Order: sequence, then structure tokens, then C-alpha cells
Amino acid sequence: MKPRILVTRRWPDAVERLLAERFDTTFNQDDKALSAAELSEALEQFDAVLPTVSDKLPASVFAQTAVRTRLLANFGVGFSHIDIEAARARGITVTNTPGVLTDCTADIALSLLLAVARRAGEGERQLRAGDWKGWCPTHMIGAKVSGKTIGIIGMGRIGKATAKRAHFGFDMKVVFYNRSKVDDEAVRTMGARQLDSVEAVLAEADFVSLHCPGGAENRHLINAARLKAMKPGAFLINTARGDVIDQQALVEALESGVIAGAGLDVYDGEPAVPAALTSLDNVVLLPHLGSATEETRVAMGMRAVDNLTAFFEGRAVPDRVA
Ligand code: 8YV
Repeated sequence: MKPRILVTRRWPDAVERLLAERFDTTFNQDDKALSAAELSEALEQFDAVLPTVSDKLPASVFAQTAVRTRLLANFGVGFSHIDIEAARARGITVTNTPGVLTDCTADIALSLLLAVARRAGEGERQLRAGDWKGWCPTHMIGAKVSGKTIGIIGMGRIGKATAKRAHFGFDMKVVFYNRSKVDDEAVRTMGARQLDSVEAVLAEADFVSLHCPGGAENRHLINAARLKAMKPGAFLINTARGDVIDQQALVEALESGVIAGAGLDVYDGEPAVPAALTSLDNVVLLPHLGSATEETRVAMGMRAVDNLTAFFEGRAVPDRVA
């Protein structure tokens, strides 16, 4: 008998077709995010559940007596929406989809960096509103990007891909903070310098880009004190997870000019975005588009299929996180 699997959101067609061929698959035709009760029920009914960032799986979702699910094959590289310890305690394997979204997420980080520095969002809003009065030497002056310093917090795959674009594309100097030592070819060819603390990076960087995991370990890593520790005129970019920044402190720093601006793709409590943020001009806001390209979303799905297939054939899963 084919394993019973639940895909919690709509996935690219090509991946859904393959899943339907290989497994006894239930799709979420309405594409509405599942509630905690629905996810809990799914763990009782399916051999594998394929969740994504819009599915919250705290310990309470794993608390029922009978759990049928043996694999959570997450669609996405970040998995801080899943309580890994609770999954492990119930004997559930968890996998993610690393690597395939590195380039596209780094591209979005650079898009945000350029857009906020050069006031692209503001300019587009002005033009569309019919408020552009024509060229003049003092119109909408932004900050130069080329040659500046980028500070990367979290020098993993996406951090390195972002630094590479900034360095080779825009001649930027690279400094970074990472908990463990990073000293490989990629870092050496960029001349990137690893610094001892987040503060040391904030003190040097004109642009700070976050690439560390979300969840308890990094919650509010960027708080009011660290926003103050950034250089005057610096910009903050977040394509990691919303909870890495204290969002209220960020609003205050943007309002008072403690930092020059921010580019955000992720939010604490998304999809809700506070009006205090949407009403500010010095922030560029994207709706979690990091991996949103045809090629990458298909590749993410295929990676999840590989994990599922390996698991149910009794082979080691390629992307095990628990
Ligand atoms: C995903 C992401 O598309 O993979 C991640 O961690 O942040 C995104 O780019 C999203 O989380 C869906 O899983």
C-alpha cells in the first residue's frame, strides 16, 4: 500500500503530479493555511505531512496520544515553525530543502538592499500617484551602494551567496559574524573578514543583512540596543525570519532616524504587518518572496519528494534536520 501523505498547501503542478503518482496523496485544494487542530488531526491520519512556513507546529500540536506520522518533509529551508524536540520525542523524522533556494533568496536580499538605498519603492509610489514633478538635482537622493561595507549575520549558504553578489557585483567590502569559524575558499576569495561579535559587525557595516535561523536561539537578536549600535545612515536587510528582529524597536529606530532604512521580506507574526511599518517611507516591504521563482519552487518540491521517497524506501533521507 502506498504511504498516505498530506500536502498542506498547493505546490507547483509538476511536483503535485509526481507526488500523486508515488503516494496516496491528499492535497489542500483551497490552499488555506491549516489550523492547529487540523494539523494535529493530520498527524493522526497521515504517514507523512508536508508542511511549510505557514503551518505552525508547536509542541501542543504533537500532544495527542496516537501519532501515525513518521515524517515531516518541510517545503523550505527554515524550519523554526516546527518544534523539533517535540517531533523527535514522537519519533518523527523532519527534513527540509536546503541549497535550492540559496541563489533566489540572495537575489531578494540584494533587491531589498538596492531598493531601500536608492529609494526605489518610494520613487515608484510617487510616480504612480502622479506626484513626480520632473527631474531636478535634489530629487529623492539616496545612498550609494557600490564600494560600501556589507555586514552579514549568519555566514551559511545564503549569507555567502549574498556577500558574493555584494562583493563581486558592487565592489563591497564584506565583514561577517558567524557562531562557528568560517574559513573556506568562498570567504577567502571575497576577502571577507569574520568578526568576533554581532556588535563588531554593526560598528563597521553600512548594510547589515540577516541570514541566521529564526526561532528561540535568535529571537530579537537585533534589538533596540543593537539598532543603536549600527552606524548612523546604515540600512538593515532581513530575508531570514521576522522574529530575529524586535519589530517594535525597528519601527522606533526607523521613525527616529537611528538607522536610515530597512528592507524586509519576513515579519514577526506574518502575514500581519503592522501599520507602523507600512506607513513608513524608509522601509521596503516584500511579502516573503525569497524563494518565489518558478525554478526554485519546483526544485524545493522535488527536494521534498526525494526526502519522502528515500524515507519510504528505507534509505537515509538526504536532508534530515531531526
Ligand atoms: C520559503 C523560506 O519559500 O525556505 C525558507 O525558509 O524562507 C522561504 O523562502 C518559505 O519559507 C516556504 O517554506
